Amino acid sequence: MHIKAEFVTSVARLDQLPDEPLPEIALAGRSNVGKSSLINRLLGNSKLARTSNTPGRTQTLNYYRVSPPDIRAFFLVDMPGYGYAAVNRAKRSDWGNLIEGYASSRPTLRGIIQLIDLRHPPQPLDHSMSQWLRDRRFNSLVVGTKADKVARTKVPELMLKIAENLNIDSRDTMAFSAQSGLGRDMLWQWIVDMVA
Ligand SMILES: Nc1nc2c(ncn2[C@@H]2O[C@H](COP(=O)(O)OP(=O)(O)OP(=O)(O)O)[C@@H](O)[C@H]2O)c(=O)[nH]1
Ligand SMILES: [Mg+2]
Repeated sequence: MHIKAEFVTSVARLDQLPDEPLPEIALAGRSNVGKSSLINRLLGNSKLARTSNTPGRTQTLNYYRVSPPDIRAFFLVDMPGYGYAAVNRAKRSDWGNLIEGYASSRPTLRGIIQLIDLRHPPQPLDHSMSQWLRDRRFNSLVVGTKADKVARTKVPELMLKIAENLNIDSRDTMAFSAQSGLGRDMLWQWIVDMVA
């Protein structure tokens, strides 16, 4: 399925956030976890968001306007990845300020999707992000990425482990593969419910 979507803007400072009052859904996760790939697969456009083997590529909030045929338009927001080792402390605190400022000042933000590579247990920064989402009572979902890299039969138990590890309800998790499209329809439905 191809859904009409376009890149809108890259936001490096809070005064650059778009004025258009559309509901929005943001994606968070470690650098290289597959945020941009997920956006491309979800919208059926492999060239929309830049993907890369070089971690830390996305340093800004990247806004995509999604215009489905049947529901109101919304923004998908690709957030800069966290946990990129080569980023210095000043940059890391820029990241924190941008994300914190964004999430706490954006009434149109309807939900945050946290991506975790399902092959590995959540790392300390994944725990921090998960706790942060919980403290702020965001609608949130954990998506286990790169599901094509493990046997299909292993996927449910890996997702359960992630839920247990983060101490979240397993109904707030789902597996995804940008390569095979696994989980795409369920993820789309979650987003539609949040922006409706
Ligand atoms: N096999 C497989 N590879 C994936 C999948 N998702 C992403 N990748 C690969 O993982 C690498 C990183 O993907 P990106 O989508 O650029 O990751 P990102 O989270 O946007 O990274 P940053 O922008 O640096 O934070 C790329 O080489 C992708 O091709 C997936 O579902 N399956
Ligand atoms: Mg990216």
